[in-house]
Amino acid sequence: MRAKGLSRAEVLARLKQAHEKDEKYADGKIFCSMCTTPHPAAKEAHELFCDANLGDPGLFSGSVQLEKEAVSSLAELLHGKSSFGFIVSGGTEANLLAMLAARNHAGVKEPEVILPESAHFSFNKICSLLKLKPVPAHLDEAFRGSPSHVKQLINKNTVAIVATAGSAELGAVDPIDRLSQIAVKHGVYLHVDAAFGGLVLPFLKELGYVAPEFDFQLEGVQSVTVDPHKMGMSTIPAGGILFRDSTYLECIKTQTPYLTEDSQYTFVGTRSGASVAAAWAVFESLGREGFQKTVHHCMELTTFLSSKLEALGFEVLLRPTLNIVAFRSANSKLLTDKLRVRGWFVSYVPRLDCVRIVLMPHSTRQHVEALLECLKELR
Ligand code: 0PR
Repeated sequence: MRAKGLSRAEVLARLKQAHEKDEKYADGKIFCSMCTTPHPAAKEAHELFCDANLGDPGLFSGSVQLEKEAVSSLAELLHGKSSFGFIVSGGTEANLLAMLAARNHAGVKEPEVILPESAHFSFNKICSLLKLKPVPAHLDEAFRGSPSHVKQLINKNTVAIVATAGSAELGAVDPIDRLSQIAVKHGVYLHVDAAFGGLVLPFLKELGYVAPEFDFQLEGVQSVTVDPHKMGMSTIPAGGILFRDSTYLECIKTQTPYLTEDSQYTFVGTRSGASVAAAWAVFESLGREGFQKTVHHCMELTTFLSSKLEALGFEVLLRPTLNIVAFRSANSKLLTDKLRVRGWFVSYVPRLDCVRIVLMPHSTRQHVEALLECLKELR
């Protein structure tokens, strides 16, 4: 650290220099991200609450109230009549809390979790941390977890089945209705990772698209991850975890004897009130109507891109359910690298040997057309 501090102007100039090196969503070149430009209300809320710590809730009753309201907005959207939940640091922490609840609730000696291959890599970290044995389940031809294989894998050590509503690689939604039936029949905890899809699927349905069931309407679903910092257009970090009811809260509780409250339920201790305020501000500013408009925008781009890619001769892997397009060329890895050289950011998914493009709210028709022009040259 320097001996003497810089002036405010010097600090700001240095910050601007660094910021200039960051890619900007608004430039329209980022097609590999599940995050986006935050809604203006989220930015303002974040600044206003930047010193609020929900790890010590007795000091920040206004922030506590906002968290209750934000969680209750999410719960209502996901048909969780008596849901409990928290705004956490992201999908990884949300999934971690769900797995902790499932493991502690089951209380078996050698706990196992059934993870369809569509599950996000955060579960690998979580299994390692919580000493859970990951049991992989196959996918069907549409890249969705196979219910019949999941059923075969259940045994006395199974503490949870994980289902994904919007896989990170393809935006695929597992057949959660059937997984729910299986979970109920075998008395196994079913967690739905809707980190990405949770703020898309409910609006797709309202817009008249085909949208599979994935939430608490399905009897077996015990918890859902849904992230404000993805399609919720909130500031980073903001994840969300909802439990069906208070049954599981005891399983994730930690004593915090000398704080203003004597227990907490999240993994992260000092916890951002700013993230909560930002998520709340987006929900209140947009309402269902605003979210519908955003989702409509992203889906229009998705359909447009997908059909144009096919017309250009690329193999589109599946008809998109969400705002993600996956496609192959003769050499998808090389194509991704060449796009990168031209300034475009798309993802190469090695497991499926395909290119992944996420159509987020920051993308426009012009951005997609420019990308297609480039793809036409490189194909
Ligand atoms: N579950 C699903 C279905 C996800 O897609 C993700 C992240 C997670 C859990 C974990 O969430 P956190 O990263 O919030 O802990 N999915 C993105 C991905 O892996 C994360 C991301 C976002 C990556 C923006 C890059 C990026 O620029 O693709």
